Amino acid sequence: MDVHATNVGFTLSQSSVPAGTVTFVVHNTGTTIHELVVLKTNLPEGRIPTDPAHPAQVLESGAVGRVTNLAPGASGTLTLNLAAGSYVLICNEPAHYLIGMHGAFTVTGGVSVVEQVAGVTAWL
Ligand SMILES: [Cu+2]
Repeated sequence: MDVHATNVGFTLSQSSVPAGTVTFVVHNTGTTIHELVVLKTNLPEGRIPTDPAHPAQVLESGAVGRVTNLAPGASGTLTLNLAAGSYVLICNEPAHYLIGMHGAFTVTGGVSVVEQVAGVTAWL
């Protein structure tokens, strides 16, 4: 998945990916330092709660990976093993989330443990 970080948001090459290994290639096409934090959350991308201790930032509950300190023009990669569900991408440099540096994607498919157990039971 290619992610372009501009000064005002993220552009994602895909809105959904299959469960399993996902590699993010993050390009900072903005003019200041940006980062990418991947959150597994059911919250809408615009509703991530503000961090009471740091009002210019949001809480990173559900964080599963990050690429930090990307200089302007720099790229970084992040490889994660993602389960099915809803995910939000944020930049949590101060005020960047508030400006609109967030995005969302879905991880589809994958077989849950419950389904695997049910399948084995049915097969027996
Ligand atoms: Cu940023």
